[in-house]
Amino acid sequence: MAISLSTAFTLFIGLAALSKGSDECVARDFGHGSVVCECNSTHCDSIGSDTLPPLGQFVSFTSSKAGRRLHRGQGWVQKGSTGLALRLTIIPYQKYQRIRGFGGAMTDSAAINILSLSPRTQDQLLRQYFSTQGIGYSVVRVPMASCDFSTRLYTYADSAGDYDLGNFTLAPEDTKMKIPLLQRAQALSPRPLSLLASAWSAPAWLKTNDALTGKGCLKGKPGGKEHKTWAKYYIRFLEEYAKHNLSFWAMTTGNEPSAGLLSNYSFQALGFTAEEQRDWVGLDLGPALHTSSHPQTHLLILDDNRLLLPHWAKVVLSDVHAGRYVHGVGVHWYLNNLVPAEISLGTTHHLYPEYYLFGTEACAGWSATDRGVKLGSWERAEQYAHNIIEDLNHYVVGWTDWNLALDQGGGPNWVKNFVDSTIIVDQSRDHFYKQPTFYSMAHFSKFLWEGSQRVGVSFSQKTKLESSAFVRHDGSVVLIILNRSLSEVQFEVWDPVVGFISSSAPAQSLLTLAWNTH
Ligand SMILES: *[C@@H]1O[C@H](CO)[C@@H](O)[C@H](O)[C@H]1NC(C)=O
Ligand SMILES: *[C@@H]1O[C@H](CO)[C@@H](O)[C@H](O)[C@H]1NC(C)=O
Ligand SMILES: *[C@@H]1O[C@H](CO)[C@@H](O)[C@H](O)[C@H]1NC(C)=O
Ligand SMILES: *[C@@H]1O[C@H](CO)[C@@H](O)[C@H](O)[C@H]1NC(C)=O
Ligand SMILES: CC(=O)N[C@H]1CO[C@H](CO)[C@@H](O)[C@@H]1O
Repeated sequence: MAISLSTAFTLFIGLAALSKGSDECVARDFGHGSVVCECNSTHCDSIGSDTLPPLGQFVSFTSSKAGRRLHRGQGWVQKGSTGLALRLTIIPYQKYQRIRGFGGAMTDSAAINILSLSPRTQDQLLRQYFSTQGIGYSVVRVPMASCDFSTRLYTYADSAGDYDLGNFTLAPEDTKMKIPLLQRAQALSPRPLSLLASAWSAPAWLKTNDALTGKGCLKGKPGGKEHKTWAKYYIRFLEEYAKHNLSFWAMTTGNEPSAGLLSNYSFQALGFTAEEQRDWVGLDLGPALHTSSHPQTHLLILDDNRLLLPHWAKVVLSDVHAGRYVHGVGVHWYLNNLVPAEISLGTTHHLYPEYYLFGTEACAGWSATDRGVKLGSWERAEQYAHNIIEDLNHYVVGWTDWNLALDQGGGPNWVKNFVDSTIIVDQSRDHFYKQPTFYSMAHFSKFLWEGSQRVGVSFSQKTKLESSAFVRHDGSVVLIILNRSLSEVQFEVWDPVVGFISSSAPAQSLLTLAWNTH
């Protein structure tokens, strides 16, 4: 009997899924180094139980270039050292920052892509991020009006001269797409989602360049009517979303203020210098938020690349008028190579420890030399894990990925700024792919519950392993280890409270170890 290649392929995938159990990854290799896991309306791999075994045992979850995806292992904690030369020692009395959460962004494009699937596949996708079987996302960044990941340019107040915002209206993108999806995500989530709002551009009529794109700032001066209207716009946004039972944990002072200072910037931006942001927060936005019906909403400054730190923080946070309205500093990961984490994040934390640092945007496939979607790229999973570990080890309390879902072309994006995403949808086949970066996020987001506190880790010898350790509120310990090298590494972990754990990090792998301490 002759069967076609594609039938044989389908049979093979079906058998592989069957033999590995109903919650296993249906792996597909697109030739970019590793595999993606394919999900549809009836099947998607899941991590299974993340309940820890009793005291005296540990669990491990491994993902690797070779194809493991949150592969579960379990073992015994030993009383004596295993004698391995490389030892990672947990230092529970060295306490650092507490975790706020992890997540991604509900852009117009993410919403369009999710809603392009059948309702059951949409649910499947939302469950992957937000349900108790998912990877524990608790943060969702919501663009205020359009950004590059939109199919048209708009704000909520495009009628010129509307200084009182009497005509402020949410867009169909909000009411028909993002809000219903956020409500569904909230319904699936075991805890209240922490929504984070960022605006890209003010209405054109409030701006020096009379356009949403390009180089332009607010007209006038902080304290003036344009700056007051722009502050009021933020409050109106919070009020409109509250009517849909969606309240915001935080808002930023605006996405990438440095972009709007660049000539001919190609998509929506609003330029602010640090000094103008300081005065706008102190004179307009801070007081408006404080006297609004949402005074508990946190305010994060910067929302731009870390290379602007510590300068930006020094200008805004040293000012008593602005500083008292601010809770934290949002950072993006682009151009990270230009400034070491210690100089940017570390210095900012040491100067202003009362303000937290929060990762507000990151994505793979954004640079000219490595552009767009690469299905199955392990290198990009390593980029995520490397940056998250580096951020966590420099006082960052949470990390937000960019678009929750994109199409196979990395869009839609009206200015063709196509990038990669943790979930790529294929509308024509009503399924989606979970990229290696999805699992990279999971190694952190699933295990580092809100309130987990980072603790010290020391190494017995020089190693290229990257790691970060946490104690959760129930006393359990979570240790995350990234090995970007090409060979397996044997090591032991010593937690003085419980004993020794013998482990190994396979070549090019990410490992989460967890154990109870009482
Ligand atoms: C979904 O995928 C699973 C595993 O590949 C397969 O057995 C099932 O038939 C698929 N369901 C649909 C509706 O395509
Ligand atoms: C508000 O919109 C209405 C209808 O489009 C228009 O007539 C009115 O002038 C607008 N008001 C302002 C202040 O722009
Ligand atoms: C509003 O959302 C909260 C969770 O954030 C939920 O407990 C409550 O039932 C919701 N209320 C309505 C009317 O949907
Ligand atoms: C910006 O755009 C204008 C008009 O299209 C053009 O004349 C100018 O050269 C551009 N400037 C830069 C720096 O690209
Ligand atoms: C980053 C890195 O390469 N870490 C380790 C991974 O495992 C190999 C083999 O054991 C080690 O040599 C590396 O140092």
